[in-house]
Amino acid sequence: MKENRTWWKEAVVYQIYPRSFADSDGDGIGDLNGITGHLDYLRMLGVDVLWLSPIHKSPNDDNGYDISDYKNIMDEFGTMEDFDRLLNEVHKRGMRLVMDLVANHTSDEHVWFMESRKSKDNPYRDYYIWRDPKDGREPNNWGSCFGGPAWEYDERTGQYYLHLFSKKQPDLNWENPTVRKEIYEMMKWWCDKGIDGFRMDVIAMISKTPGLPDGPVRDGLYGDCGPYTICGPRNHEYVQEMRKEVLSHYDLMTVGEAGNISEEDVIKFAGSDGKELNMIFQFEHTELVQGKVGKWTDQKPTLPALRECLNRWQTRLDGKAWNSLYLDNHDQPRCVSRFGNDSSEFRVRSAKMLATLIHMMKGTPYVYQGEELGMTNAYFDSIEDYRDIEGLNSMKDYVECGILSREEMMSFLKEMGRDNARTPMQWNSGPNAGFSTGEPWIKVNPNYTEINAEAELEDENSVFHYYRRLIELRHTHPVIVYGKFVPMMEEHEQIYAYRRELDDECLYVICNYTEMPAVIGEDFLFEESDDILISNYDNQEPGFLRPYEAIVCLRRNS
Ligand code: TEU
Repeated sequence: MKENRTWWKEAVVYQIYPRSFADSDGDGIGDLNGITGHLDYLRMLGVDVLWLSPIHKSPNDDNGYDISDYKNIMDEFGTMEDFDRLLNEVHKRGMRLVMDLVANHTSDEHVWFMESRKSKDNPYRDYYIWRDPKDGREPNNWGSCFGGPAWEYDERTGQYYLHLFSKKQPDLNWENPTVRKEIYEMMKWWCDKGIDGFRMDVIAMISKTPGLPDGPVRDGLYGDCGPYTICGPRNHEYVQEMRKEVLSHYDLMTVGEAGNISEEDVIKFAGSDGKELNMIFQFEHTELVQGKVGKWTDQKPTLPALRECLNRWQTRLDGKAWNSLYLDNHDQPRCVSRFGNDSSEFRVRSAKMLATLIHMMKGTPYVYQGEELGMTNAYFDSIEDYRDIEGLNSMKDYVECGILSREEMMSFLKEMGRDNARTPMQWNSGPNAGFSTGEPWIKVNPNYTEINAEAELEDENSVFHYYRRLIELRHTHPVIVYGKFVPMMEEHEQIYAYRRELDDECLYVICNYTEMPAVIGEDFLFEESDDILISNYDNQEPGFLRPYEAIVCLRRNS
């Protein structure tokens, strides 16, 4: 099937976590002017779209994913004038700006919630999900994604409210048409300002199964709310309504975040019929290893597991829906530490190999700040250095209940904690990695003296320049954007390989996923006329790949 061609399929997106990107005023917290000051760096990298994690007013219980005012800027990040200038400067450089839309929940300090909790007959009561106690306890057994129960008792009215995340993130009641209208109106307000799209936070959790039934108990503490909150009965209806009311009136890029959802649902959300969104962030490849409790593990995903998963998403969505491609984001450990090898011997090579593997696939690639430098996990040893509510709550819950030992949990935090992605961007080898003149809100990764943007810009063999070239290739060769994905060597123990086909062109992507040399065998033989588009080694060895070697070559069938 011939793909419909459009700008967001051809784009590469760069995710900015503003709190940790660049601090312009020395308070130790990144800000909007800090971003504006680094736009030329992003232009040089060649990305087309910037996605900003939330910048709205927020008490920062979950670093901005708890919004208290959708139409104002977080105090620490600057003013609306700063935002307008940033947007303008982004557009001036031919890039686009995508905002985070956090609409499953608000902060408990949002005026809607402050009203809602006042009394049962407050006009805002039904903006949120309130229930009577059941047998003197929570209305059901659901656990929150951040530990503890998903319900909080409110003395004033003697009822509980639902919060799938922290208790400072009460869930909005999407069944209430007024809530939906408010959200759509707010979205239009931002679109009218000229933004270019939305990344929609937990968009597959906005419809809850009526009756809110108990969930299966998996971690020995609480019931899993997933079966009754992920892709609930009215989810697609709401998103279609949102498209009709808002999205269809603008030229936007839309990507929905949706963990634990089926292919069928992804195809509905991101289908080429264009009824809902452009694409989805599915989570499966980030959840290949499950620990005793949820994501907490120190085991690394294996090549067969990763390949089976990514290849399946590539082939099953082909022609039906559009993929988003990512290994890193603000919720995940650093990809070079998790999927690659961050030792000084292999960091650069394995970071480039992973980049090749993901950027040559079919879909829209996302680069998370610092990924283009090969930034690594921070591996903080002391719990005092961690900031993330998810990690800190899990430490408390699981260690206090004796489910995990303190040592186990510490090692899981080092491997999997979200703070690994949130340490300050490493700009140079000066104080605080050039992120801030003040004390950063979270410690800088000590390896910044070696790994930083300034050094990488000067070194043409750096991870940065490799990403730049990968992005340039995508902009030059339509086969990378639109070619059909065909898996190769699916049984190989070390090599991840596939090809892309478009008209008379075939692009081969061959990557050694391991630190040992790998024999390619008969499955792929180089031909003299092959055009090597990029590789992380200077030359090729016939028949085998060196540690973490990645090669992309283009063959024209005449
Ligand atoms: O994340 C949704 C989500 O499912 C996370 O709980 C995810 O499973 C977890 O972070 C993995 O460790 C989104 C945002 O990306 C995240 O930063 C927010 O904390 C969360 O929603 C609540 O808004």
